[in-house]
Amino acid sequence: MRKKPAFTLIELIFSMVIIGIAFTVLPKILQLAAKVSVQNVREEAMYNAVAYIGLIKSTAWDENNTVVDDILHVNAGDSDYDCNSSASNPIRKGGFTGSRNCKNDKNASILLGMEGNDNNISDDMDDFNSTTAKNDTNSRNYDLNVTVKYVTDIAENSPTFSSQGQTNKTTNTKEINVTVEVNKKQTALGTSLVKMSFTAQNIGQQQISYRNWN
Ligand SMILES: [Ca+2]
Ligand SMILES: [Ca+2]
Ligand SMILES: [Ca+2]
Repeated sequence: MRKKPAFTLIELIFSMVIIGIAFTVLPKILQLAAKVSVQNVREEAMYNAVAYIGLIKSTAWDENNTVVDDILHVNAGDSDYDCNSSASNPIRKGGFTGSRNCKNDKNASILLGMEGNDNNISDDMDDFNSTTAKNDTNSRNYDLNVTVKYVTDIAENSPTFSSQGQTNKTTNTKEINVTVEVNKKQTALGTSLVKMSFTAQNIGQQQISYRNWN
């Protein structure tokens, strides 16, 4: 009786082709998986930065706006913007009639951070100054940082303003910066993942009677 060979020639050729394809495609699949994981971390970092900006925007412009809805006085802003402006052509003297004016004569806070009465719950935008949030797992490791500073007000009819922070002064403009930085896989992700900024203006505040944080 004729013995059947272990593999026919056709079977051998097919096997070699399949093995060849596997060796060509496998590295590409692995490469793709790595790219997807990098993209996931980027998206997560971006999402966290956007979420923080939403959270910060939902708070009052200043601690004193948690007490009164006034436009606050500042000590180094553009004088035309001051609520009690003595300028010849004040832009918004007295604010709106009835509310969001400056009848309580409150000043914006020089302190950029949490106040003693906050009990570690941020209720105004600059309470988030120096916030650091960390995501530290095997696959993810990045820091989210928030800084808040007073910047020079935009002068009337001027298209730009200086982003230079003001020290021990208050203005009508707070600049909020959210940065997400990477601690692992810097070569794949870059040292800084996300940087987002926005400015918030001293325009008074709608009083929020109840906010559930926890
Ligand atoms: Ca407070
Ligand atoms: Ca506060
Ligand atoms: Ca504060």
